[in-house]
Formats: sequence, structure tokens, C-alpha cells
Amino acid sequence: NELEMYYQPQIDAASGRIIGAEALMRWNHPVRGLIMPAEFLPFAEESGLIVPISEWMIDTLCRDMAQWGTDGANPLTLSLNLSPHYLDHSKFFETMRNALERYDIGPGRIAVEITENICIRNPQYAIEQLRKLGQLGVSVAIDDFGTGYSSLAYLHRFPIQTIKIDQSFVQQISDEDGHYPVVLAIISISRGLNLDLVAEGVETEAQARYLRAHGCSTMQGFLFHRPMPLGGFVNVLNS
Ligand code: G
Ligand code: MN
Repeated sequence: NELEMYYQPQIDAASGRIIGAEALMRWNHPVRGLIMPAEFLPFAEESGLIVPISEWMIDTLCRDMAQWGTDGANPLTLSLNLSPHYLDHSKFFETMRNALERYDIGPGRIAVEITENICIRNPQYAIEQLRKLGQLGVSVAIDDFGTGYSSLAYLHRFPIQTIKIDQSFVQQISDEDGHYPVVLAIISISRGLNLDLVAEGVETEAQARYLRAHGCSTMQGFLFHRPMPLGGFVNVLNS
């Protein structure tokens, strides 16, 4: 029981309102302290432990969502990260459907984030996996967009709704009057393909203003909130 889910609010920068959250895993190691997923998930994937860990995660997230106090009119969307290994080697369809049912969560409130690399190894297979997620009613976002090997030839065929601008691009924005062509290009791709857009790793007002000025108004990052345990997240929602 040393794994814990943290939640990082996603903000509509135009209104300042919290419209969702991304779930991020942390390992409370008794000796080494808080360990980030980038450090331990590669080993979980190698050993196959990613399957039981992901199943635990899906159940935990749905249970936690029941505590968010959904004010019916504006239910928050939860983004969760699924590993390609988990999509390939598990009954994710049944696991997710069961968890959604058990905790009475509408699938429209869930967005699954996958990295674009899932789409290159075997695009046809990836399309099938994503379709299955679509059949559940959950939406799909491409995480870390622009850092991997997205094939523009395939992107428009993937059944996805959202792309996330990777924090490495956001962090290049140092001056709100500057020119950041890669960020502009990603914004333009999202428009062209009619996809929602979320910017990750927003740390400064200049970054937030630049993104907003160029048409990206959903953001997450330290400027707004750090990822936090469930209790803290519920407090933020109620404050
Ligand atoms: O791209 P991905 O979703 O895997 O990255 C999420 C990670 O980035 C999380 O571990 C989270 O703690 C971290 N993170 C979230 N917001 C910020 C931010 O504003 N700045 C930085 N440097 N890291 C962030
Ligand atoms: Mn993510």
C-alpha cells in the first residue's frame, strides 16, 4: 500500500476555473521517500507488474472520483495515463468498464492519456485499441505531443479528442511577446484536426499569457497547482 494517486488540477485560463485533473502516481517509499513514476514505471513495464499496478490505479481513481462531490452541472474530467504495455497485455476494457460501473462514474468524465509512441509501432493495432476505449465512452488524449514519433499521416485517423502540449515546449516560452514556432505549430495542428488542446507544465504568467493569446486556454502546471494528494485536491475544489 505504498502507491498513492496525486491530482493536478487543469484550469480554464480564461475563467480561472478548475475543469479537470490529471491523475499522477507516486510511490511513498519507506526509506527513499517520494518516488516519481518516471523512476519506477519503466521497471514495472519490464517486469509485467504494470498490469496489476494499472488495475489498482483504475479502481482507486474511480473510487476517489466519487469523493469529488460532483456538482451535477459541471462534472470534472479526470485524465489518467495508461501505458501501451497495459493496453497490449490486459483486459483493460473489462477492468475499466467494471470500475466505472462499480463507482457509478459516467465514462464521459474520463480521458485516457497515451503517448504518441503507441501509435507508431503498429498504427492499425493502436487504432483498434483506441476504438475500444472509444466504445467505452472515454475520450483519448495524446500526451507529450511532439516529443515522439507522431506520424502526421496517421494522426487524423486516430480516434482521439485531445492533444497535450509537452512541458518541454511550454518551458521554452520565456517572453510573452516572443515567437515560439513549435508551440504555434502544435496549436495549429490541433485546430486543423479539430482537437482539444491542453498545455502541460505551465510555470509562469508569461507562458500562460502566450498560450492564451494563441488559442490554448486549458492548462496545468505549477503556476496554478502542483499535483497533490486526494485530501488536498478536495480542499482546493471546495475553497
Ligand atoms: O507528461 P507527463 O504527464 O508524463 O508529465 C507529468 C509530470 O510532470 C508529473 O510527474 C508532474 O509532477 C510534473 N509536472 C506537472 N506540472 C509541472 C510543471 O509545471 N513543471 C514541471 N517542471 N513539472 C510539472
Ligand atoms: Mn500525462
